[in-house]
Amino acid sequence: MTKTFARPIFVTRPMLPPLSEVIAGMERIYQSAIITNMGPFHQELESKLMAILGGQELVLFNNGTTALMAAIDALQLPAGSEVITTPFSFAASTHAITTQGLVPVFADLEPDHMTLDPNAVLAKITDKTSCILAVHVYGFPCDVDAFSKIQAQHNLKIIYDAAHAFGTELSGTRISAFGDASVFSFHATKLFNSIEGGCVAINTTGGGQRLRDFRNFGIRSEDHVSSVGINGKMSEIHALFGLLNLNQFRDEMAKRSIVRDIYLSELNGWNDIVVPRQKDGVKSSQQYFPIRLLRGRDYVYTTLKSYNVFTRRYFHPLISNFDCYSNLTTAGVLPVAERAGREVLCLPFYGDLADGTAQEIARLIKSIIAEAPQGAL
Ligand code: T4K
Repeated sequence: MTKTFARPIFVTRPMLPPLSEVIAGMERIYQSAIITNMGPFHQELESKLMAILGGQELVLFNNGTTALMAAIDALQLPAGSEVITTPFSFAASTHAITTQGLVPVFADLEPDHMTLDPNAVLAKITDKTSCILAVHVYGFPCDVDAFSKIQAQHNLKIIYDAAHAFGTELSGTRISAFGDASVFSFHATKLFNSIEGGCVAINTTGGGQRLRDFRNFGIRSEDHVSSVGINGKMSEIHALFGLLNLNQFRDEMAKRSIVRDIYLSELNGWNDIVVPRQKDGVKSSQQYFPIRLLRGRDYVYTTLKSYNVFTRRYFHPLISNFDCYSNLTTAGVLPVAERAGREVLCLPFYGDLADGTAQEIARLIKSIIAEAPQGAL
């Protein structure tokens, strides 16, 4: 059996810029004393991200959750209307709907990629529905063509939560080209991070102005406050980290692609393990490496901890089972999502694991399954 890893191995390890570059950037911040409120680093990061991610306009935020709330605000959906969404995501996807005064309605998933199932969404549309909030979970793109058709037929808005989809392309088209708005997260656990951060790439006319208003309390000038807003501004220090990490995220993606290949060659087709694969023509964001364990997921998850390997059960529990949503009459029956929540395990996934560690982890998982006591799986 594999020996215990000397140091804990977590599901991710944040990309950090070279300290010397951080110090040089901090010296500039100290000289100017501009430390927040859309300063020069903020502006530079926003325009560089627009060049990478696209959208008709792109607006930077202090985190992905604020960016989601701002995207919902920008589409000016009727108060109290229903937003059809996935139960299989991080809490923020649904909390953003609720905190904006709208009602989440959960629909079930496609079995292969665990994204929202367009047919399940169709079945949940009522005259109260105003929007679909779909998540490109793990960077697997939603069925954007089907959702475009539904949008046209039912006159709905579409927001894509693209927190896991930085750099994802579909047949050469950037993921932000689809829907009314796409929301990205730059949290420490994301491939590209600014420690905390996020943005909205928006495709509706006037949407950018509404996002900028929301980000800064609705303040347009010293004499003019246009609308209700909050503080969604990214600080100069966070923007500096983002700018420096832009210099190295492509290298990290390339290293993660090697780790992916190692895991695939070790695990694909092995007993009780299913590795979800990208559809043809998708350029991956290399954000997560989820596997599905058809039996004994929690046994494997717990046993790995005793070897100092800390995988994550993203996304268990389902959002529809949270205390604050489980009593919604719209929570419904979600068998595909329930099964995904029982089976998925996100493996440690970052570039440094290409040094042989990924192979050791994959072999450890296989041996844990092979040597499990009877009844444990
Ligand atoms: N939509 C979706 C689909 C999302 O997944 C998220 C965030 C959002 C929206 C909202 O975006 P933000 O508002 O967060 O920008 C993490 C993240 O906090 C969260 O950003 C992320 N999704 C979610 C999937 O994962 P936890 O509770 O798993 O984080 P934590 O602290 O347990 O970190 C995981 C592991 O990463 C740790 O065991 C160790 C390692 N780590 C973590 C941090 C923070 C480090 O090595 N260094 C660090 O600084 O939520």
